[in-house]
Amino acid sequence: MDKNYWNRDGETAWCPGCGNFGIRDMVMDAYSDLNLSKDKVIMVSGVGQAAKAPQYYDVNYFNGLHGRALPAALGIHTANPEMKIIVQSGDGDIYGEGGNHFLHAIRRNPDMTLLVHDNMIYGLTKGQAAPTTQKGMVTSVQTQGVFLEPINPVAMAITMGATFVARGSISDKKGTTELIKRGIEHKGLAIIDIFQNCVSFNKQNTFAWYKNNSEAIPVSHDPSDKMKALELAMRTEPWLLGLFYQEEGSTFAEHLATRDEIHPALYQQKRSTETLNKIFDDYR
Ligand SMILES: Cc1ncc(C[n+]2csc(CCOP(=O)(O)OP(=O)(O)O)c2C)c(N)n1
Ligand code: SF4
Repeated sequence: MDKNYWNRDGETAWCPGCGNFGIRDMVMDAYSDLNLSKDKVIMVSGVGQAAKAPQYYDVNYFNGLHGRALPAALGIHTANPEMKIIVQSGDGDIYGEGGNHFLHAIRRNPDMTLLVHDNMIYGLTKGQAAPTTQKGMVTSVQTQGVFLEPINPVAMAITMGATFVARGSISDKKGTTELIKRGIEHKGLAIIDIFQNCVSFNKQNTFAWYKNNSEAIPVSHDPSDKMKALELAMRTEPWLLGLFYQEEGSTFAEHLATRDEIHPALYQQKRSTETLNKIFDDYR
């Protein structure tokens, strides 16, 4: 499929040189390679620079509140489990404001893909520290340097029981596009943390830094080995890129299906126009 099928012509509000462009490209490549159809895909995000991404594809999308991309996506998935749901947002949005939802989405294992643009900073709000900002980094707010330990989302996801955990990078377009494709094909929640450069507010973790400080996971790694996956996820010099862990687990929709035998989901219940009008009237 021609990748331009996904291209929404128009201006973006990203800075020239921002890594968001590269990730947007990888996603369009992945969708085209998988031959996905527009009416089967819905993208969901929160608030932030990365969270604007869904607006720059020709696709159905929903922008939630800051940190609320995952619960909004879960609602959409529950209403229509047939749709391919891709959540695409920033590290602050998913791990900071949305940290609670990140943990509980992992426990539910809904069938969707989560792409986190990890630029280790809050880009939209001009460079405050994010949960992944490296210790010691001086920012517009943390003028004495960040003193908190950063979170390691990949290690965290593995220990929480996520069924697909990977790390990609703006410096590895080919490998990351493959990861996105595998994530979309995974049954359950596929989490892909993607290193992204922010040219305006993170002068430390540049494109070159990501390139020079990361390498591929050894090909001998067996992604069903959870303890080894965790050990590899803890390494930071260099950071490893690729699929750390994958398993088959029961999904959120499968549990709902059991319940549906007694109470069909709302979208499966037939309502007459009269009943619907009455519901609308009650809210007028
Ligand atoms: C509840 C709430 N808190 C704070 C904000 C302000 N805010 C908007 S975007 C943002 C940071 C976004 O950072 P990140 O998710 O890392 O995305 P980036 O802009 O770096 O892509 C913040 C703090 C908000 N909109 N809502
Ligand atoms: S501020 Fe950073 S993340 Fe936002 S568009 Fe500019 S380079 Fe990209």
